[in-house]
Order: sequence, then C-alpha cells, then structure tokens
Amino acid sequence: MNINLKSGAVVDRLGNAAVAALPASVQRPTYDRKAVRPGIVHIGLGAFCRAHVMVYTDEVLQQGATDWGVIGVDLMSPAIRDALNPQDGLYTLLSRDNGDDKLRVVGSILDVMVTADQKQEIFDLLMKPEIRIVTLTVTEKGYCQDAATGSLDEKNPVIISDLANPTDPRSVPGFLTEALRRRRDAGLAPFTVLVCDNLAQNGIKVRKIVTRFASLRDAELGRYISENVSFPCTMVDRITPATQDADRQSVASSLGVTDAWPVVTEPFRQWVIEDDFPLGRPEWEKAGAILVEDVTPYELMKLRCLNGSHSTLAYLSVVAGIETIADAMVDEDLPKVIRRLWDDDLIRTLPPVPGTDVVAYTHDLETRFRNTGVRHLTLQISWDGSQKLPPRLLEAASELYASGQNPRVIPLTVAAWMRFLSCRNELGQDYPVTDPHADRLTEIARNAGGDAARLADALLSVHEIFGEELPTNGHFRGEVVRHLSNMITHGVRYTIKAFLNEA
Ligand code: CS2
Repeated sequence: MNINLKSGAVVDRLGNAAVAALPASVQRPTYDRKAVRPGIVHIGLGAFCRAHVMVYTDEVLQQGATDWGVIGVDLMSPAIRDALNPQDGLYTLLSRDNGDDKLRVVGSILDVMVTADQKQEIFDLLMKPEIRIVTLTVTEKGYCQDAATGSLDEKNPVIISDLANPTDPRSVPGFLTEALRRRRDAGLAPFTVLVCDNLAQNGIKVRKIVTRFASLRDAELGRYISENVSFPCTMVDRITPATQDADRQSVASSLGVTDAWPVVTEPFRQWVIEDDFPLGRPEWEKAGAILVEDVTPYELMKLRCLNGSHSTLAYLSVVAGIETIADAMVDEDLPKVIRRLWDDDLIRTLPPVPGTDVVAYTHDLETRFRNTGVRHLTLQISWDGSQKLPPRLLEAASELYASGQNPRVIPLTVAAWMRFLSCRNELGQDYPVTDPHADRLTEIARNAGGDAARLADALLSVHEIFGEELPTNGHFRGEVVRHLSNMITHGVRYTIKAFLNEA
C-alpha cells in the first residue's frame, strides 16, 4: 500500500503528508490542523469515542473553531498512542450501512499520551488554563463504582492504593481528583468533567464518586469539588464494535495507505448534552449535538431500550452460539424477545422524551441492529455484565415492582446471564467471561453444579449487582429460577419458545 505524493515522495501510512493524496471519495479535514490548539483532554481513546466525541469535535474544527483540539490520554496501555502518534493523530472512520461504506479521516486528536510513562506531563497539561474540558470514555467499570448503588467502590484495590498514594493515582477517580487539586492549589478554575459512558445520570454519578474519593482523601477537597466542578450529564449513542484485522485491511485498500487503528461504525449517531460548561465548550450543536437542560429522559430511553436489548440479545446469543447482533436479528425468535422487552417492560418505565416517539425509536433500533455491515460480536457486548445489568435493566425492574407491575422479560435476561457464566455454549464451545467480578461469578456458577435455584440464589445475593431489595422479591426470584431451570434442562432456544408462547 502506498500513495505517490506530488513531490515524488511515496508514503505508506496515514498521516498529514498522506491526506491531500487520498482518494477523492474519502472525507478529510481541510482545516489547518497545525493552527488548532488543545482545549480538551480525553481519557480512554477506545473505538467508541473515536466514532463519536472526536467526530463531532472534528466537525466543529472543520467549521472554523481553532481552540478545541483534543489530547488523548490512555490510563492503561501505550497501544493507541503507538498507533496514532506516528499518524499525526489521524485515523479513519469507516461508516457502514449494510453494504454501503463511507470513509472519513478524522483530525481532532492532536496527540496521545499514556500515564504509564507520561504521568507528570499529563498533569502539566491539565494545569494549562486552555484545557477547559476533560471528556471520558473508560467504560462503566472504569469509574470504580459499586454498580448497584452507583457510589464509589471503596473496597476496590486500586482505590485503596490511590488513597494511600494520592499524588500518583492509577484510577479514574484518583486521577481526576489529583488534577483538580493541582488546579485548585494553583488558583486555576476547574475543568468541566464530561462523562460519555453508559451510566444512568452519568454526570451526577461520577460527581458523587469523585467527590467521595476526594473526601476520603481530604474533606475540604471533597467539598471544593462538589461545590465547584461541573459534571454535565450526557447521552452518547453510536454502535461501534472493536476493530478487527479485516477492517484494517479493508480500510487500507480503500485509502491506499495503512491505518494502524481505524474504527468501524454505523451511520447513525446521537449526542444529547446537558449545557453546563462554566469555561465554555465547542459549538457541538453545529455538528448536530442536542444541548438540553435535562438529559435524563433521553438517557433512560437509550440505556434501557438500546443497551438493555443489546444485553438481552448478547446473553441469549452467546449461550445459543450466535456470533453477532445482526445474526441474532435474523433468528426466528430473538427479535420477538426484544420486541416484548420494549413493549412489555421498558417503554412503560420511561418518562416522555421531548420530540421523540419512543415506539418509533425501538423500530429504528431494530433496523440498526440488522445492519450487516457492523459485525458487533455478542461476546463483546457480554463483557462486564455486573456493571451493565443494573443501569440497563435491573433499575427498570425495580421501578416496575415499585409501581405494582411485574417485569416479564427482564428475569429472562437475568437467567440468560446466569447461564452464560458457565463459560460453555450449547454447541459445546468454551468462551471467556470478561467482567471485573469474573472470578467470583464463574466460581459461583461452577459451585452450583447445574442446580438452577442454587445458582440463582447465590448470584442474586451479589449485592454489588442486585442491591438489597430485588433479590427479596418473590416474583423476580421465581421467574429467574423458572427460566434458568428451563435453560439448564432444555436449552435456551426451548426456553425462549416456551416464553414466547406464554400469553
Ligand atoms: C453495547 C454498547 O457493548 C455494549 O454493551 O451495548 O457499546 C452500545 O453499542 C453503545 O452504547 C451504542 O451507543
């Protein structure tokens, strides 16, 4: 793969030098990237934010803004830095609508740094007044929360270690607290913290977690953060699976140069943001973001209807041996299960969503899930169920019970998750369970030895997932045990059919 430049030079990798010679069909930044100054630090440069926040920001830069470039920070590994920095921060976004591909090179990331060997430099960067926003996509577990209560998990070993060494933190709460302390001590206004992960009331929750961490460190610092730092809530949506080698190859053959880490996504995108940025923000609305006073209705709709049905499809599919969401959507029964989930359980828990017909939204979700261009592995969605089930489905179940109604499909999803913890699908193939509590959960599954009631009771008593009340609800427990017992004895497909045949 290489591109011949006008100068006669040949390049074989994406970067500033390659942009002008890319095929005409590839959209690319036409603004002067060298004139863009950083205004945002983004923590957690996974595929998701590169299909979303970075794209909205790129469009704002394209429309003339020059002070909202992004410096990416990775708290875990140097892989993304090593992929993007040799490309001048550029990467390709491949948007796929079934067979229809659109490529775009995104220019908003100016540099990538990693805490492993640049921690001091990163803190220095966060001390610059022009850094006014820290955006984050670190997944649900990145916040070190107790998923059932949404508060700081004070028993998390990384939190314990960060409280013992607060100026050399490794966790997200520890890192944000230390950066905010340094700014306060230098008399600088705090940056805004914009959490872009799938947590219910993500800004409120992370404010609570960071404030708690800071108070354990120093009560005054906790008070300072709680009173002075803005954590707007936001709902982010774009289905973006992890990049596969086949994607790299397909992007390279379309571009004429290699890209070490392109991102594949769907055409749809949505971003709703609570407009609370004391130090200013990019005009993301120019790129289609919706700025509102209250994100809650949008967030609940997305988290429950999209993510809740994703998790339902994921656990049932992994156990049945179905590899992708698009494959699940051509199954005879699985689409009927999520239709029931929306119609019978979830939609009735939602407040009105301004300007949105929620039933139409669920029909659009079906179309998005059917997109065969996006190979979204059900195993990937199965990751971190302990963190995902509470905000996606368990809170909705509790609300239904509190209003005197019974959830119908949520116990089936919970049973599928319990069956999934056995690490072996119905085709006899083994798969890994990826979860911060994986060891504990899979050990419970092993010890239950195929006894549905024993397995359900042991898992329902994991309070970090199910909280205190839901496990004591007889209907919930009964339904979970009934479906789980069916799954263990007759298999997941039989259980689904039996469920669909019930009135
Ligand atoms: C998915 C989400 O992996 C998962 O758990 O449900 O990543 C989902 O694709 C996004 O939230 C869509 O916006």
